[in-house]
Amino acid sequence: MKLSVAIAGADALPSAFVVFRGIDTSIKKAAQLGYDGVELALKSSDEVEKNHLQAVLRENGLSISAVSTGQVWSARKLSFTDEDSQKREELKKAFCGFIDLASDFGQKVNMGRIRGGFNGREQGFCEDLFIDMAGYLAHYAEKRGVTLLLEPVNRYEIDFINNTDECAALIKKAGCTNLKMMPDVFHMNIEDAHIGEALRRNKDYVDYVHFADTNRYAPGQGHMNWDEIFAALQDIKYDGWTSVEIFPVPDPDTAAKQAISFIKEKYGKYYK
Ligand code: LER
Ligand code: MN
Repeated sequence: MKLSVAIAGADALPSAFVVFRGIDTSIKKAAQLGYDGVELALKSSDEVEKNHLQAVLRENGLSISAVSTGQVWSARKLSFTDEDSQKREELKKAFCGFIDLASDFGQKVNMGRIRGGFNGREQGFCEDLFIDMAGYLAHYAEKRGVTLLLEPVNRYEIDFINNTDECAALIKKAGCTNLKMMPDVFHMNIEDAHIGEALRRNKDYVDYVHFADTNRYAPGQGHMNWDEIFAALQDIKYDGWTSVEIFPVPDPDTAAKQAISFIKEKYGKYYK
């Protein structure tokens, strides 16, 4: 298993849920702390220049684990379930930019809050809006070797796809082979009856995992049952990326250090 930490540009909002801000310095910090990669949370693909990013990653021996897109929703208010055709075009353009970037860096783009909500509308109607957009983007991504990752997010942030079973059902309905699941154990703790069983049941879809404790602090700082999680990941032979998406509390360096030392110890126990 490989471990990455969520980072963003210097001006990212608190709702970006990243540990480090400022892309170049974050990559350097992640490398110094022993992470294998960084998950890049962006508002727009123009935030990075590919050659420069490549050089900084090479210099620090790090990879991009995935491009994440929550800020496109929180800062730009674009979503997969918006009915406005102009906004749908804007979203398509932004997301294709992320896919182009991911084709060179990490080959994965997440879809968390960016899918949007029901907002009082019929479930089937919203699912169709989602599938229409996700189908187009998955096709665009497939040609570029990129996987799209749908992330179940808890009910207090969004009302559409809260748990892993709902996510698996929608992935099945969309019918795209490069549409997979990104379980986030922070959300699973709220929405899934049993985290370990949900991971086992949906193992065919799991392609990336977000780690945070129950309070969204570093793993080990809350009351999450990490042994249940690691036992399930070991059982399903998960060997992809795990990524730390936590509040930078008490400060970014301490949180990132706490996370890696706790998780590496678990890796040692479960992945000998
Ligand atoms: C939001 O809570 C989250 O977990 C992100 O990864 C998705 O936007
Ligand atoms: Mn997440």
